[in-house]
This record gives sequence, C-alpha cells and structure tokens, in this order.
Amino acid sequence: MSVEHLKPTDSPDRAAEVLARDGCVVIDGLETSATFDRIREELGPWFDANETGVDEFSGHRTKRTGGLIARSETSRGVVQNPFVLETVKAVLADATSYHLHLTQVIAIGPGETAQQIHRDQWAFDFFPFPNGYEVQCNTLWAMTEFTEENGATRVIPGSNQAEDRKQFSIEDTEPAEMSAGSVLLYTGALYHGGGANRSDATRYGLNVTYARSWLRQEENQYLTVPQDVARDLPEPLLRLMGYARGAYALGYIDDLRDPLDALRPTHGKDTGFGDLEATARQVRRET
Ligand SMILES: O=C(O)CCC(=O)C(=O)O
Ligand SMILES: [Fe+2]
Repeated sequence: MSVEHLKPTDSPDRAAEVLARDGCVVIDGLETSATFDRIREELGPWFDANETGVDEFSGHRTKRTGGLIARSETSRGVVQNPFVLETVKAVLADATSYHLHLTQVIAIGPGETAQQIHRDQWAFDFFPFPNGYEVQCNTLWAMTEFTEENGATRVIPGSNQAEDRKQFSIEDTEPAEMSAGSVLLYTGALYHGGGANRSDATRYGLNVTYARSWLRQEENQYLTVPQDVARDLPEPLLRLMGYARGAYALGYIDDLRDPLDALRPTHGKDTGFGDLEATARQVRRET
C-alpha cells in the first residue's frame, strides 16, 4: 500500500477519512516552499548554535531545533494552518479539545542512518491506547524536498491498525516523498521513522504535532515561549498552545480562573470553567 496524496482543494474530512484508514496522508503543496525558506532564515542562528542528537533515536547527525512559536514568526502561520487544524479536529472529534504538542525542525544531515521505526504515541509512557482511539494528529512539513535518497520519513500505511509495540524493519516501510511545502499528516499510532540520508545535503522537516488536551505536552509551551513574547500573541494561538482549559477543568489557575488571565490580567471574560455543555454531552455519551 502506498501513501495517498491529496490536494489542498480536497476537504479536511477526506484527509481524516484517509487517516482513519491508513494512519497517514500527504497534502501536496499546502504551503509554499518560500514560507519554509523564511522559517529556515529566521532559525539560522539557532541551527548554528545547536548540537546533533545524543543517541540513535534523536540521531547523531540530526539537529532538532524547537521553540518555534518564540523563535520564528513565520512558523506561527504554519502551526495554525487552517486545513491542518480542521483535519486535527476531525481526527480527534470525540475529544473536548486538543492542544499543541511540539514544534521542532528535524534537520537530518548527510550520512545519518535510518531511525528506529516507532509510534509517536509511545511518548506517553507506552500506554496501550486501543486501535482507533487516536490521541495525536501530527504533521511533518517538507521544508526542503523529501526524497528516498535524502531521508524522507519512512512510513507503513495501515500500521495504525497493527498491534502495539510491534518491531518493524526498514524493509516494511516506504518513503513519504514530497515536494517542499507539502505535508505528511499522520496519527500517533502510525509506525514510521526518519530515513537515512545518503545525499550530500541536509533534509529539513518541520514536525508540528497536536494531541488531546488531557495529555502532557512534549514541548512545554508555557516555559519554552517567554511570557514577554506570549503576552502579545493572538488569543487563538495562545489557546492552541495550552492557555485554555482542557476538557472541563484541566489547567485552570488558582480560583478557577482562565489560564489566559496569567498573561493578560485584564482579560477576565471567562469564569475559568470549561465547556459544561460539552461535558454534559460526554456524560450522556452523545459525542
Ligand atoms: O524526521 C523524520 O522524518 C521523522 C522523525 C521522527 O519520526 C521522530 O523523531 O519521532
Ligand atoms: Fe516519530
């Protein structure tokens, strides 16, 4: 089975259907390659200052650079890409809410070997979520072209239905090749891994992931984005970053106040309680 490709004119619901079946889908040309050139420029100083990984999984010839909301203004638009957010909402339709899980440029350098095949949801201490109960909807944007030679992500379409903790090998996988500006969407249950880079140029990918808001974020947005920066960000982005109540009451501050009040004390529109109606629907099993 090979990775299905859709166009930006296809619907997010269609993307969610393919994700439910295969665990992955590529949307060709969802952003422009110029957008990612700009992000690379904005992050230049951090790439230079950064070290390669310390183990096989993070990659001895791979640099991982995070904190994108704070460090790259252009990345904020990509993190909030409307097609992606609509797809995430459809994939996690039975969740009261979701939040940003991590933002990370993965720069796989020449000579890097293939990463171990894994499920991203293993990050949650290997909790055995049932198949079909997705906890994450993830993106890997091709900042530069992804080819088999330069380390395109290796995926196993349909492996979202496989048993947990299965040991797959590279032979079971195929490369998710795509042009710069395209995106690989995949769920937390898809088996995949970074490819070996046999070219002489670095492969740049932008990993932005989203998870149910009752799960702890992999990249701690509250501490990664300094308050001085966060204070001036638009409300929808802050809500996505986690300045919001998850489910009914998760993440309030002190006297049941809206977490956004910590940044903007004058905000004061909300009581700090979550969506009572949505919670009531959950209790009645209507969602
Ligand atoms: O960079 C890639 O292609 C995938 C990396 C990955 O799957 C991971 O680090 O979890
Ligand atoms: Fe991964």
